[in-house]
Amino acid sequence: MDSYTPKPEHKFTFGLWTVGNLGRDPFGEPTRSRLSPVELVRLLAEAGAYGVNFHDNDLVPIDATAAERDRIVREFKQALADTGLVVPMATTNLFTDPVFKDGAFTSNDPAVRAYALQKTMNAIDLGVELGAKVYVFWGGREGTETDASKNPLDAAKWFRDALNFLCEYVLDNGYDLKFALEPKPNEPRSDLYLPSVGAMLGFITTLDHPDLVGLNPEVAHEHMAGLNFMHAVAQAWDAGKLFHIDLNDQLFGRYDQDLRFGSVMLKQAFFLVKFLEDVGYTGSRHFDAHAYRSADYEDVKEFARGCMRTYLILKEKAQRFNNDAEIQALLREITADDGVYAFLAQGYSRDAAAQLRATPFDRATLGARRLPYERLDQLTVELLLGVR
Ligand code: DIG
Ligand code: MN
Ligand code: MN
Repeated sequence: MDSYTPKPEHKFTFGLWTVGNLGRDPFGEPTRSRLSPVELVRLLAEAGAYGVNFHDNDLVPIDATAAERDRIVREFKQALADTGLVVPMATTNLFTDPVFKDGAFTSNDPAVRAYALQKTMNAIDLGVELGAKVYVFWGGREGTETDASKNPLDAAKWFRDALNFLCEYVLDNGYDLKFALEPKPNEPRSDLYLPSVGAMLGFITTLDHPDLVGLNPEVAHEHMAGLNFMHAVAQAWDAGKLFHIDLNDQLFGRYDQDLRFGSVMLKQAFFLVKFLEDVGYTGSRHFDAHAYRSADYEDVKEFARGCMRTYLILKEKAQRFNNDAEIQALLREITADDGVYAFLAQGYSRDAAAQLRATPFDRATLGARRLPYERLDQLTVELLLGVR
């Protein structure tokens, strides 16, 4: 035990599909044997996780009978009781079965769209039964290879209709549940609709119950698009829409790597953790990641521990940043405000506009102002490298 040992208060969660990843990839067969949901719960408990999440079919196979479903759920509940793990989030697998080959909610086939709705209603019931308060929608098949196949306006309408229907389902059943949409730019479709946090935020405003719908941003997915993930998270937070978050790591411009948190873009991970801790984010820290294909289950456990330890180490680095006298002095210098322009703080008025119009500005002096960002960033790097 050290100060980087995970505790329930840290709210670290993993999906069954993460530590249960079998090591299959597009070019290779599984390298790990399948563990049951109960075995995965025990593995996560040993690693120190707070909670476990699942897609409906991670827990209950798509062709399970009602009796098999009940047995599986009963045994899973017992494992949760034995370990103390909770289920903060659930979601639907609307991407594995071939029926979804052209999408689920945005399939051209109305029968598939209807089946996706039915499957999601049942999956919501399962998630609520196990205690989930957040329900994620990742549209892994909601996209195209050829835009000859679908009008994006039809796709948007069908997706909107599905979410409106499901929001009404949640309200009608009195479920304490909110929806978190998870964007991704591509993969497994050539282009996915609603590819980024920004696109999703715009889409949410078109829904009937926008208050019930927020974001589940994922590091890897914004990185795939070459975007600054912390900026995306800040925009979701600013909109009151950061309902959940998928933590992992990812090199820019590659396929979805879902790497161990903080294992690649360490500086980006630091600024993300600093943001989440500075604003007091209280949601799950969900690691939607998986171990290398080369890992056995002992190394899978190390993967899970690594995700949580790196988060806690970066959390301590963020505290050191906030308490570093030299860094904070530089930030005070950079953000100094003598109050001369406070007359603009209340927004527009004719007086403010008149006073502004009469205000002289010396561009040369303003442009010559000192901004010690090299010093500031070097101090940040040295803090991350452990020499301050
Ligand atoms: C992949 O990034 C997606 C699916 O694993 C799941 O629907 C969602 C849950 O976090 N993330
Ligand atoms: Mn991913
Ligand atoms: Mn994800």
